[in-house]
Amino acid sequence: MCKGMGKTLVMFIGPAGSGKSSLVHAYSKWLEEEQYLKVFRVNLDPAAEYIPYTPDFDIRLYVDAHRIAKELGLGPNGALVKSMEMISENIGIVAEAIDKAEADFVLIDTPGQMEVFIFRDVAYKLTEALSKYGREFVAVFVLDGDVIRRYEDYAFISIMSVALQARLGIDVVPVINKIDIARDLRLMGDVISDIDEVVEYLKSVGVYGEMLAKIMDTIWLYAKATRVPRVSAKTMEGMEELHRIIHELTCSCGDLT
Ligand SMILES: Nc1nc2c(ncn2[C@@H]2O[C@H](COP(=O)(O)OP(=O)(O)OP(=O)(O)O)[C@@H](O)[C@H]2O)c(=O)[nH]1
Ligand SMILES: [Mg+2]
Repeated sequence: MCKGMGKTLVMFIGPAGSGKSSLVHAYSKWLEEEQYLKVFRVNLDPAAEYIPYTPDFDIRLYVDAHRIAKELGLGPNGALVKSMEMISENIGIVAEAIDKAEADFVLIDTPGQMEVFIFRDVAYKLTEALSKYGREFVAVFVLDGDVIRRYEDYAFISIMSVALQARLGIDVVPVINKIDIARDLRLMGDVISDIDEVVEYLKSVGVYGEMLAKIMDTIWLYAKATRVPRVSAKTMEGMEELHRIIHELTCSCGDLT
């Protein structure tokens, strides 16, 4: 860890079932066992039924989507939207718990339904509240290997990451998870070091591709994280690479020890 640095906050966001909770579990284990760091785990999913780690802060103690559904006679989506409103109104409680956590890393697991978290105000209210404490804060955008098979898909996740960055106000690192079962796929992680290849291909697929190529050129001009780590929450593959990128974004001293 960077000497003199406060704790680092890492928020895991991503589509349903992409492996956010599993990665919080895997990365926290890796940080504790391999790096001897202290980790504080936050569950912000009010509808979670099973969590593979033991949360140090669990939003379900305050807001439980299943109870809300029963009490207010709502369906799963309605209950989730209501839960998000309640969390949003009480964001200070979450921010304070995270700020007070005695740890080197705080890993924040977010709801499976990414849209209720991102498209409502909870996510940016949280990043805004925590930024006030001057914490190093980064989001990991967890994607299933299936999402990224073509150059166009690579453009898609890059644009999504930039959009999330605009929405949340913090750096966003896309990560491809479940590499253990996606080994046979031609994952873009392999060619990401060669952005020219991506751009050249996109230019060759018509006006729409040309537009994507221009957007990609611009994104790469400003991109801070230049690699997309490929990881497995199951086999722990890629944890070091993920850590290195988080470190590069949150620590300017360049000391990885
Ligand atoms: N093979 C494999 N399976 C994984 C990996 N990561 C997660 N899974 C599986 O994918 C499923 C979803 O994982 P979760 O960690 O619950 O994903 P999530 O994004 O938290 O899911 P929601 O919160 O419900 O959206 C589970 O069955 C996991 O066991 C991985 O790296 N490899
Ligand atoms: Mg989850």
